[in-house]
Amino acid sequence: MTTIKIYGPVASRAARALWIAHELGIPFEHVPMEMKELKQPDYLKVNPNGKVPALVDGDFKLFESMAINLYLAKRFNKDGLWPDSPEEQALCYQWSFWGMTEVEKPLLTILIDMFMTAPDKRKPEVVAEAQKTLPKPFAVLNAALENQDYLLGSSFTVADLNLASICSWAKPIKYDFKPFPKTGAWLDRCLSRPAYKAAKATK
Ligand SMILES: N[C@@H](CCC(=O)N[C@@H](CS)C(=O)NCC(=O)O)C(=O)O
Repeated sequence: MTTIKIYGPVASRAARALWIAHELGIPFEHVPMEMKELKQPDYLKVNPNGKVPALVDGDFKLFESMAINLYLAKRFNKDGLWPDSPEEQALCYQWSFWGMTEVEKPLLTILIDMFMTAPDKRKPEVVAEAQKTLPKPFAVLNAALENQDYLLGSSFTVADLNLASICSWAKPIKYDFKPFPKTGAWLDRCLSRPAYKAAKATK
């Protein structure tokens, strides 16, 4: 087996790839990277966008956190993380793309304003707008989880991992899931997994 390399600090979207690597129990090398290294020529050969995460598997290079996780799930599948049927696999793509397009941006907008913006530069109106968009996808998610613990049914798959890794940003901003109890409980269920905790404990 080639050595898998995962680039990016744990305090970045690289946490998603670290999480799945722990779930799969694969040997991998973590290359934490400092933000200032991302635009260096050596790293641009790994990811021409100069962003993290990136994955190297032998001669194969891949960027985009969701693509990395879908690839790893399929390549090293363990415990049904990558489901068998084309329909279930399509649902993994669906929830991953949906998370990126419907959920990630508003959560990130709020997170950046709260934790990465000087108080005098914060924009309450932008945060309010982002807050306004979140109930819609969280209600969709709540309905999908009405009668099941995980997105595809009774077992945890890469669909849960990818979407929960995006939704995990709701935790530091203390998003109130009371109107969406199934969503809140699902997120807690996913984030209580030992592999998530192991990834977050990465130095
Ligand atoms: N859509 C990309 C986003 C990658 C991204 O923006 N990563 C951030 C860290 S979480 C980054 O590298 N920022 C540095 C920069 O933009 O210069 C993914 O999901 O992998």
